[in-house]
Amino acid sequence: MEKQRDMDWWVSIPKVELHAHLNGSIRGSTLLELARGLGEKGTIVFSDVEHAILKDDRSLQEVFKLFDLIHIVTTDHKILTRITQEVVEDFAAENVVYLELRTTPKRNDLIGMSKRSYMEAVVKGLRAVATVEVDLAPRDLGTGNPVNSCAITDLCDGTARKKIYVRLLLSIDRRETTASAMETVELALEMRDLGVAGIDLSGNPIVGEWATFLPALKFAREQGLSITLHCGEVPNPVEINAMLDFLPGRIGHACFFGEEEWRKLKSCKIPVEICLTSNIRTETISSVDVHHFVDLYNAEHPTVLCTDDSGVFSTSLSGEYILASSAFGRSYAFYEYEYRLLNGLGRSEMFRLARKAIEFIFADDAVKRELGEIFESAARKLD
Ligand code: 6MZ
Repeated sequence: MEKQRDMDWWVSIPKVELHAHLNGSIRGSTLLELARGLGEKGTIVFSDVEHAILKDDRSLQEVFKLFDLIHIVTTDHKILTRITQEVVEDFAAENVVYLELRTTPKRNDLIGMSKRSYMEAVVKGLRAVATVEVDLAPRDLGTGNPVNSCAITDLCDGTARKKIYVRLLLSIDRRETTASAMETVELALEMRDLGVAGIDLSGNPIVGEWATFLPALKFAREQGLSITLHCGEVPNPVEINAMLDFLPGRIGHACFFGEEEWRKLKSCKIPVEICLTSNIRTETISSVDVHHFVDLYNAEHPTVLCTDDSGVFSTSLSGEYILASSAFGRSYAFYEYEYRLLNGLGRSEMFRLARKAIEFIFADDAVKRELGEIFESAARKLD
């Protein structure tokens, strides 16, 4: 009972999600249903897939094998629309009020899929969301109104409904060539009015070279897109330093940083997307107690708690907040000396942390202001 009330509280507070991969956030039940369907058609062997999906702990390399499998199951226009709708509805159901959803546009000539038609299927999914109003259009600088109002009016039924702001980040996979990365950036630029706010670099961190992606990332930034990079998921000081020198808008993970990289990160104040469960499950960090989140939090470095792949790692954003609070709140006295945690991470600190994330979003100031009001109103209810 007490546990349920506690869970309800974490679900009830507004939250901001800045690191969620679309295909990694797929509902487990949907993935199994789709895989069973392909198994019946003989496209895949369902029992192999079922085993891979239900396995709890996977190394980072096993996770990328699972993604290859997920992509076989999900790379289809109708399915993309469905999973986008479900993912947004799931985040909205736990009071995520602002979601930056990232996905890698994929081309598959066999089924007539281009990177553009992939993204159109995703946008169709955003428009299909039924349980909550979706704001997916950027604001006109002069009027403050959404520039693509039909994106929203489609969804409005005239009643006051719960609202989630969704912005899209297009991911460049580390397996891609410079030309392919450039194509993704061009697509992002064309889709800005549909809520595409930036570019992410992700994929298997032992694959590909930073120099391959740099021209596309530079071009994206010159054109006004925001950039976030998966940085330091494996030990690679040369690449980590090059990424930090690029001064991205944010980075994700930062697991394998040395003294020099921490110093550079902190002096540049680049916000870090923290994915506790993902890092622990993939064993890039041995346990939550020794996660670098504590040090960054104590240094008042900009950080935001995120899920990464809520489907693949069976987590939720509320779950990540509970994990951080139970690791660094309750047992704080024990760690006080070791980590110099001056204040435990109780509910009010965690609420402040969630609210602070507004500063690091890739949407415009009008959205930041509106999110500020949502948090202000929630804070009044909590008092
Ligand atoms: C690096 C990751 C990742 O784009 O098909 N992705 N890249 N590190 C991670 N940590 C575990 N988790 C997910 O979503 C799945 C893709 O996101 C990236 C991988 O490229 C994966 O194929 P989309 O929607």
